[in-house]
Amino acid sequence: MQTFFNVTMLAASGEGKTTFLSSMDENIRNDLSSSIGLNLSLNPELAAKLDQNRAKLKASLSKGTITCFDGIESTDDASSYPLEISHKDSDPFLVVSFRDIPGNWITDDAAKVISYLQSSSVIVIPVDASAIMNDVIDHQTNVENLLSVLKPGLEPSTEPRLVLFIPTKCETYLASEAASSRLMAKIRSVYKVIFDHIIWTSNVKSAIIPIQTLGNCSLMYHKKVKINNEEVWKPIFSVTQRHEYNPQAIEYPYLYLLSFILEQHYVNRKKGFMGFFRNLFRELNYLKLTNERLNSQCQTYQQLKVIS
Ligand SMILES: Nc1nc2c(ncn2[C@@H]2O[C@H](COP(=O)(O)OP(=O)(O)O)[C@@H](O)[C@H]2O)c(=O)[nH]1
Ligand SMILES: [Mg+2]
Repeated sequence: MQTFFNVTMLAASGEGKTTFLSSMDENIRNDLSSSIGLNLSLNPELAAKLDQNRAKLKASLSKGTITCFDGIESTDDASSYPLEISHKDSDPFLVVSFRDIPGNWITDDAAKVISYLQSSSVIVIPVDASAIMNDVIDHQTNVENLLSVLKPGLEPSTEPRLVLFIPTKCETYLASEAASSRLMAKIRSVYKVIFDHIIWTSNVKSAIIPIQTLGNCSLMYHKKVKINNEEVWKPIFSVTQRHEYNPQAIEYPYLYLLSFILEQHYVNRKKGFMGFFRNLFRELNYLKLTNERLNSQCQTYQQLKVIS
């Protein structure tokens, strides 16, 4: 029997949804696989699609500067990346489906986004750190838009859920402790209404895990550009080491959410009459141990902040 869990990426366009998913390359999958002691596999066609995205990100590091016209194009439709989890030499018992959605759906097709969120155990919210730290977007409208889908999306909350904030484009903000404290303080103040809502909603856990998906670049300034007839501020990065794609801390959001999912799976499998026997025969022990191991691995990342 297979159990399915959904993970939905939620953020306006350009915050880093597709880039984060594209970071899940073979190396990361292998590292995660040895951390959890289980096999992880992605359909080869989907893995190739992520590889193509990553190739574009790597290419963006070939010049001296990176603009918003380098890297990945914005996504027009939803994509799904089911990650199959299995014991060695057996069929998958768990499928974790990562779902990427176009950012404009939050305002243009809210009903669809809400139905995605309602069927998700984990919601990952990338936050463009460069935009938030330089006040180049209308934070209030962005946060209101997110909250208007999150509130109904988290109902009904009988099953535990995880809302994971992943500040992206953090290359400049994780260089010192003082800089990362400023970033955290800014996120806590801008997203306060969302954090308050999460804290008051039962069964919802949340954490902030900053990442750098490109690495080896540094924010220079923001430039006004016209996209779809709209003027928006976009970051320009200088490349500190050419051709060297160097993602940092990218494994922690994956470890954290897999730990959460394995815990849910453990709790569900333990329930009822069958659960009693599964527990008695220690069949579930590996889930519990793996969940604990992943959790302690995440605690080693000092930038990880638990909200609830
Ligand atoms: N420097 C840097 N750039 C990033 C990072 N994440 C995303 N980007 C840039 O932001 C652009 C837009 O990201 P994308 O993932 O397409 O955003 P989406 O619209 O939310 O899917 C990418 O093409 C990258 O150039 C990051 O961690 N560091
Ligand atoms: Mg995208």
